[in-house]
Amino acid sequence: MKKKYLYTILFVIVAVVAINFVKNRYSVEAPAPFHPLPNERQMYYLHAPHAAFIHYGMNTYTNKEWGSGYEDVAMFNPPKEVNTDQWAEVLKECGFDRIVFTGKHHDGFCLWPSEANKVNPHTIAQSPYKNGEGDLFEQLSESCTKHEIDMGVYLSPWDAYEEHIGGNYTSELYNDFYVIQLNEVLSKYGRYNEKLGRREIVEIWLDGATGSNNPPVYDFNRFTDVMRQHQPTAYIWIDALRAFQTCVSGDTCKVDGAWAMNEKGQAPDPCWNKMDIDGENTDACKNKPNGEYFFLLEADVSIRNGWFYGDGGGLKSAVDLFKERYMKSIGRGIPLILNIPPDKNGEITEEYIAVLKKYKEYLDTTFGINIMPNATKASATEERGRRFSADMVADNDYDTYWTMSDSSLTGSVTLEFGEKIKFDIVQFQEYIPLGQRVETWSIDVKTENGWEEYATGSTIGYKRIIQGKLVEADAVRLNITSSLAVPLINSFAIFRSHPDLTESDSENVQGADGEFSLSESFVKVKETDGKMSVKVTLNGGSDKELSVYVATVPGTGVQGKVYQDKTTTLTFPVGIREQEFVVDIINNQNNEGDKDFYIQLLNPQGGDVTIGKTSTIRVLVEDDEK
Ligand code: FUL
Repeated sequence: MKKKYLYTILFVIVAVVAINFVKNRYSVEAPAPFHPLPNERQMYYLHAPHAAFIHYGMNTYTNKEWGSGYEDVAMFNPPKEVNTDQWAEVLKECGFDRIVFTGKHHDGFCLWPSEANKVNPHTIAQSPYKNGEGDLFEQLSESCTKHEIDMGVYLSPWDAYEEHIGGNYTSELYNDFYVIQLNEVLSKYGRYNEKLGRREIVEIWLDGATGSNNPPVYDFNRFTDVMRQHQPTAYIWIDALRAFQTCVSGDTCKVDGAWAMNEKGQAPDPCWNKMDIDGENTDACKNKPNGEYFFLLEADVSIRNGWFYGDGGGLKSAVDLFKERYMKSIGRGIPLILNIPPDKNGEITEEYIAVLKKYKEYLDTTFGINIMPNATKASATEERGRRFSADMVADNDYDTYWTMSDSSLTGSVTLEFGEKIKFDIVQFQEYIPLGQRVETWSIDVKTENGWEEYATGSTIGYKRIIQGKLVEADAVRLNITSSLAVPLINSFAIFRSHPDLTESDSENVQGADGEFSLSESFVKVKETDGKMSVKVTLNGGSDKELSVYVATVPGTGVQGKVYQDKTTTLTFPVGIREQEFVVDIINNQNNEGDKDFYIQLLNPQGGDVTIGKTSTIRVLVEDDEK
């Protein structure tokens, strides 16, 4: 009797422990979503965030960045077939997920045989290319299908040709005209998607530039409805202020992406993909921790100075692409769209391909090699049950994450390697399908001197990648130091960068023949100043003629609106140590707030000459209308 009684008690204890174990492991509730939330299209782009832009068209042949619309169609006359196969092949090979192509830039020349303007057409069908039988959207659709790379389109709403000559430029007429163009492009072209059984356009990019002072009132709600009708899965990008016109609530805007407020291919830091509209000023649509609408910022930049091929100069280096663009866009949690303009032959040049291949090599050798031992152990200051344990940061499953109880807004997760590892890159991800939450974080590493702070920063978002000094450590710790709601961390890892990218003491050592530098790194000018200048100096002694390439680079201010684009090679004959670089400042009539742009030194030539620490100057242009 006594024995039976004991067995019963034992059974009850085992049952309670087992039930609790199962409950703890499987049935702890996930934290509630923290709105606004990203939609499927935004998540898809975040998972495949490496996009290529192709700027090619009339401007390629006129050496202009913005055409006027007055260009003669006969000027679009590539010497041979435009090699869209090469674009798709090279870009796929170099690791890009999609190609977004400028089918119509601001000048209005259409690279497909558009019939939207029947009276005064201005398209490839009127040009000498393939005797009027050409269609670059068709060609690119075939090439993207063949080389298995996604396709997107850039269709400029601003259309200088229609404004001056075409005749469709009242708001109503122009909107009708533009809708015909959208219908043409979105119903016919794209990479063939077998699952959908149709051609698919994955991104639609509507630039916000309007050269005219009196542009039509674009009907973005109507435009986005047409887009969704043909391409429900397409990610739609429109610059910030216009994007808001399509929002019903925080989670339901028709537009998915908005401008990152610069054209440098860099996310703001901190980077919140949440925005609020604040009056009529686009720049007031800053990303905010508590912004009501989820817009994915997208970082755009050109591989050269200028979006079209032009003289081809000002080519960025692979190191620049990795450190300044990739790490400051994808490494701050947003997609990067890198522009690679084909030349006058309709091809990406060998010189550009060499840079892209090197860049790909940097990415593969840095992020493609797992340096964390299999025995790595994860632990945390607190766990919300087994299902949300620290192990989830290292299990390679996107949808599992480490988290804590709802009231915990700070906490740490640690990886112990069991041996000393050399690394200089730390990567961590927030599980943003349930909302972006983390405000500030720090990283510690455990070296032979014990725990040391390695980095601190704000916001994580989809992914945060930071590069610091090369360290040797046997553990790394991520501390969430403030968060808007309980943080959800779904991955945490370390990497070692390619040797060309690793910070070393030999950086910025002056070459035997000298070093080029700018005289200052920041200057303020007034919109009414007309011009600004900066001195380029050569330090060190040389008996050779040396030269350096100097170029303007857009910031929040774009060329043609805030300043005149300029690129030049400054030559320093023997004995000359200083030259001036002058840029024209545009006095526009818009109340647009202060804007900035940059001047950069690149490509020193003629001897063993380097570029010093002050290689870039930020020019802030103060708006006189504000
Ligand atoms: C800008 C345009 O004005 C440029 O020409 C380029 O297309 C770039 C991507 O967007 O604002």
